[in-house]
Amino acid sequence: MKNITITLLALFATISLSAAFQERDGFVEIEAEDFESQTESDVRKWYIITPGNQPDLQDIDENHAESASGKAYIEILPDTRWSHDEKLITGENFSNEPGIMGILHYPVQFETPGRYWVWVSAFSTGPEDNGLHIGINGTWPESGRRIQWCQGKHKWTWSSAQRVEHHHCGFPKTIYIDVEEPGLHTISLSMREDGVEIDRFILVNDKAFEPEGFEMPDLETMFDEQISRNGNIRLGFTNYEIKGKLPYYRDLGKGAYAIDASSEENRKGFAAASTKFPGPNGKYTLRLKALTEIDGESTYRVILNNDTLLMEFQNPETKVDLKPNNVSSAAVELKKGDIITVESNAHTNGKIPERGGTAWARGRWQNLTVIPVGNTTSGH
Ligand SMILES: [Ca+2]
Ligand SMILES: [Ca+2]
Ligand SMILES: [Ca+2]
Ligand SMILES: [Ca+2]
Repeated sequence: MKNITITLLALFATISLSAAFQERDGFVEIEAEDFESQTESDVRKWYIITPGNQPDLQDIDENHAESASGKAYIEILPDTRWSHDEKLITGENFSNEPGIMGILHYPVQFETPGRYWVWVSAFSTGPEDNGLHIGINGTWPESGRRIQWCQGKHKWTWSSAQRVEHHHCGFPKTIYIDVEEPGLHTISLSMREDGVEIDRFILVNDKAFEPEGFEMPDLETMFDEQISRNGNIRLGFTNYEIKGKLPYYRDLGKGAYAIDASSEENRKGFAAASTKFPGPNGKYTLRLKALTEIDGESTYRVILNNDTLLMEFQNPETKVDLKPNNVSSAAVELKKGDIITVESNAHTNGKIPERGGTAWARGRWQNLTVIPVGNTTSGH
């Protein structure tokens, strides 16, 4: 009996192995339409689309198979939400949680364990067909959630960016999967938005790799732009090396201003960034989004016209690195052209050993939002 079991197991392993995709030299590319199986498909289901062939279900965009790799792609249908005007119904046309609906499985044989960055090629037409999740062996690590496409509408576009609260388009190379050991693993895709179209995806253990045709977005613009939404204004800070103050640098990966605390000079005093209030004149509160850091508790200040302190606070101690700490000022009258300055310092709490000393928090903050008094719309 035992022998038969072993034989059957060996046979099963052989069959699985032959059907599996094969990673070699830290790289595997998979046509999305070559999935092995699909689960949780009663509300939304993935269909294989080929030239002239697609299901008779609600779908506002055209067939894009001619330009797809292998002349085939997958789409999750029906697509009942294609703009902000249709109602978002979690569990029907949207799932911010992975592993709930529309799950595809791809067996992959890995030779090389390690961290794999994920690149997925999608065709997005609108704002509500550009999100997806990826997981491994039935788990959905945070680093595989909310793959987002922003650029490259109306064409097949590669993304490896994770949608994050402070920057919806995300940053390239923030989606990854850790493969703990060699052997057969199941990679799974899971729906975030209906109407998503996927052609193929790549897992690669080289962070420097970029697929052909990928265009690196200009990440600096998110710091520069003034963004108005629902009456709230997120200020852009282009002046962040101010004479007499320590300089900031832009930490693109974290979407934050930060102080280079590796230099001892930058541990003495405050760094500053300033901007001009674009108006309109009125009464506002200012909300600074600081980031907590485990190695120190930085102090933050917001100053009006170089002489009036609008707020000052110190980050709380934290066990969670880079958690947003939103702090608002009292109401203040602002006029167009007023100079608004944000300052912060590097700080060590002496708790995290690093190179013979202790690590320093970098005074990180992401943005400053100006909110009209009486405005109840939170915006972001
Ligand atoms: Ca379509
Ligand atoms: Ca949709
Ligand atoms: Ca679509
Ligand atoms: Ca394909």
